[in-house]
Amino acid sequence: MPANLTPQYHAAEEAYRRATTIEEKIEALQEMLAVIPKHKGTERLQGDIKRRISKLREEGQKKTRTGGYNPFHVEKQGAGQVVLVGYPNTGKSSLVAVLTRAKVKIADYPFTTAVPAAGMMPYEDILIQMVDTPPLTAEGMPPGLLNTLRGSDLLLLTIDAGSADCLEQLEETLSQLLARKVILENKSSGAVEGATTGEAEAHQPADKAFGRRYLPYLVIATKTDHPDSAENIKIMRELRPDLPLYPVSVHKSEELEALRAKIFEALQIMRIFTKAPGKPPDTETPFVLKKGSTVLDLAFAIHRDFPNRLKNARVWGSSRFDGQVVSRDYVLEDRDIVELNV
Ligand SMILES: Nc1nc2c(ncn2[C@@H]2O[C@H](COP(=O)(O)OP(=O)(O)OP(=O)(O)O)[C@@H](O)[C@H]2O)c(=O)[nH]1
Ligand SMILES: [Mg+2]
Repeated sequence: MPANLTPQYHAAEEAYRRATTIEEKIEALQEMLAVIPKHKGTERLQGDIKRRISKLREEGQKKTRTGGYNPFHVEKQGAGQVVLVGYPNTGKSSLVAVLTRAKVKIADYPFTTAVPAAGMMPYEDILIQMVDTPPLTAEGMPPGLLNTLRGSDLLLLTIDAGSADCLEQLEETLSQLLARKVILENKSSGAVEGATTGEAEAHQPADKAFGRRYLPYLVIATKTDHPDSAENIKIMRELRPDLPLYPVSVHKSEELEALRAKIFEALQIMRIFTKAPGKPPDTETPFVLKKGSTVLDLAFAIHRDFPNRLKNARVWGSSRFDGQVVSRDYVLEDRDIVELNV
């Protein structure tokens, strides 16, 4: 690694690491190439960047050639993408309909949903994307569903708590996702440090398999207005105390509100408001960042050149006093207000 790479180069490299689409990756690599110091010591690196650009271009072209419309690819929107997955008739579409305003088909017969459909769920000052999917069964998953699941930020495993099959639904759904390495069996990670409810929290897998992430998930026991649901939930909790199981009925607004909050918490994100010097903060549209993000991450989220120009930042909220000047590696907290000075 040549020693004299500039902050501009590091900024572009960071943008490359964060890029999620081929277009974004190419753009960041081109920026890396533009700002890299041109001398003998960086020749190999320049060659490597050029190779990566041409490989990505090829990939992009292949995609458009073979591509066309793929209904199982759901473009991400909002503060996070949450995908519901489960047996037929477990109430996936009903939940998406009641939490968002998406017009999805709901019926009391199985296999009502044939392709994924998305809607936006309001939660306080942000919108979270909820994706309804066609069901899986003991015979497996519809082709394409696995990709929808893998691309998401959080899974909701729906189990019909009013059904005599609920245990089978639970075990089968879990085992299919485990077998495909979408989620991770990690019983010990059930309780998150500092949790006071005594309930298992969303599994937040730290592990990665071959560059692929394991997804966090919540188990949603649906139809709690059904007379058998209380007993079924009790049994599921006894048998699987390690699981983050949350009961909900589309007819109970307090359970739906609790679920919205749980989804936000499980996404492990935070909202940061920005303000210009001497002006009031923009409290309408927060930046959404992963929990644990720093002032520098915020600067990147605003513009990838921003970190280079950043002189200092002031924070209202988590800091010891209002308007405290903090360093670029200061770890922000949900609902902090930040003034970035260039
Ligand atoms: N009583 C009650 N019924 C519900 C609830 N949620 C869903 N249902 C009913 O359960 C049936 C199936 O609901 P859907 O939302 O279509 O289920 P789904 O999981 O999307 O089904 P597929 O698309 O076939 O996978 C419908 O008759 C719904 O009205 C609930 O909370 N309480
Ligand atoms: Mg459905």
